[in-house]
Amino acid sequence: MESIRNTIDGAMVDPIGGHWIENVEPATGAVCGRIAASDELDVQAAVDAAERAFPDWSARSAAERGSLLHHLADAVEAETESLARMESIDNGKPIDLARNVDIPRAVTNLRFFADAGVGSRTETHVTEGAAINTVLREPIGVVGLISPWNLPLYLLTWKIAPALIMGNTCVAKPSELTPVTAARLGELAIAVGFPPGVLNIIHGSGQAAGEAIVTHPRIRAVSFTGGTDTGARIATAAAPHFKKLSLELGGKNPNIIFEDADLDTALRMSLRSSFANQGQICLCGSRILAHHAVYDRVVESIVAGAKELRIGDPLEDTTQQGALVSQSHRDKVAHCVDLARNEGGDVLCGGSAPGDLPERCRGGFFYEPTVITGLPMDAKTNSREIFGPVVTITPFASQEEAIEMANATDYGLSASIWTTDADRIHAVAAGIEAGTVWVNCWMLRDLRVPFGGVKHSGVGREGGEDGMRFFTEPKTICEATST
Ligand code: TXE
Repeated sequence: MESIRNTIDGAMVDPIGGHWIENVEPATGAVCGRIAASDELDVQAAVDAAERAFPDWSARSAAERGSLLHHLADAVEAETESLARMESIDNGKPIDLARNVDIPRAVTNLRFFADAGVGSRTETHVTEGAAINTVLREPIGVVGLISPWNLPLYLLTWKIAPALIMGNTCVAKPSELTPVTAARLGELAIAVGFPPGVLNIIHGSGQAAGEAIVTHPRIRAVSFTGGTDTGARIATAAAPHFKKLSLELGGKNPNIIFEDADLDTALRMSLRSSFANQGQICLCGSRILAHHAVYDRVVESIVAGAKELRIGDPLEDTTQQGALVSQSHRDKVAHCVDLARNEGGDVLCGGSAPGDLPERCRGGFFYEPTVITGLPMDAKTNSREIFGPVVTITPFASQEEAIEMANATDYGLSASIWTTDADRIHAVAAGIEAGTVWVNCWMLRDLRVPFGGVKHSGVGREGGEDGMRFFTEPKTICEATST
């Protein structure tokens, strides 16, 4: 049975307390390995190692740090196929998605920040006749990075790369549901020559390992991606320590289709944005809002498309819908659909576990792509994050109503609008409360732009300059020019 060990101080080590958690394969429901159940002792060892590594690492040039990140990217890229297989087994996602999105994006994250971090971020301001102010951006020290299960290696590298390029050392914790590619990343970091202690990866539960990171007095900043409730707990636990926090949380993103949209494209992309990764992406467009002139066609097309998606063994190349990440998450999704029925929603397709799965997958955590109509915006189904293969479709009558409906949740991560009217694009984009508004596209990502949400979708921005700046502290040196 495979054991997922911690990476601490340049070595792969067992948890100090000797405890392990079972790792379950979502597509089969069978135990496929064991994961280090780390606690504050392991976190302490990682912090000690990271502190020892910090002076040398932060003193190196960004180009030197970037070169190691490039070596790590090369090593990940060389193992794309086996890492994609690990991700698919660990998460339940179709291997095709892991091969074409998750692992390539992890490589791109490492390369992007390896290059973007090189070059000075120093600002100078002259106070006329009095002083020259130089603003240095110094690394923070030891930083904590906590990532979720939906895009495991993709989101872990999205945090590790900016933290390291800016000169910090890390204690990272992937989700206990999907730790396998993170453990391999730790081995690869050792193999390509990262100095011991620069990148420490701790496995284990949020309560034991995660909270030990969040509350550790010498971890000065925490970057977290995960659920909104967990984000609130982390913010509360971190507050007495005055830690710097970046929180990338959930979404309930509107996908607004106007009557003048290029409907073929809008419908094709809306199907993708509803069900990609079984709907387990914070950017999924889980609420389709359709102008009443096109509503019937939108419903017909999304229902037909959902029924055609091939559900099956995630390790098959042709599978489009794999398993949900865990039994409890599948139960949560099923509960949300039951709630939608109780709220008066019409479940037009899906709404249960699929019947005809391959033999190997009979014990897996699958759920059919589900389309629900007939619910107002203030229904729980339309306002709470489900994070599964469930989309609602709701008609609107006017641009103003569409904006009002789009904003009728506590979340504000992203939105998509589909229209060919240039005036409308700007008016609607301006009215929507979200960190990103896509116009005639979805999940088109340029890593230079700030990424994150407003309202309950988060605090701060990742990506580009914003992402790197989070991992620094500005220091102003004010030098008098006349006395
Ligand atoms: O994630 P958690 P869960 C949403 C989605 C999902 C819900 C819960 O709605 O149904 O969150 O998912 C660590 N201190 N998203 O419970 O708990 C945990 O170990 C420190 C949205 O699986 O947020 C893991 O590494 N750390 C989302 C990470 O936090 C803690 C992606 C995320 O776990 C902790 C995933 C604690 N007290 C779920 N508790 C997105 N925005 O993409 C947990 N963790």
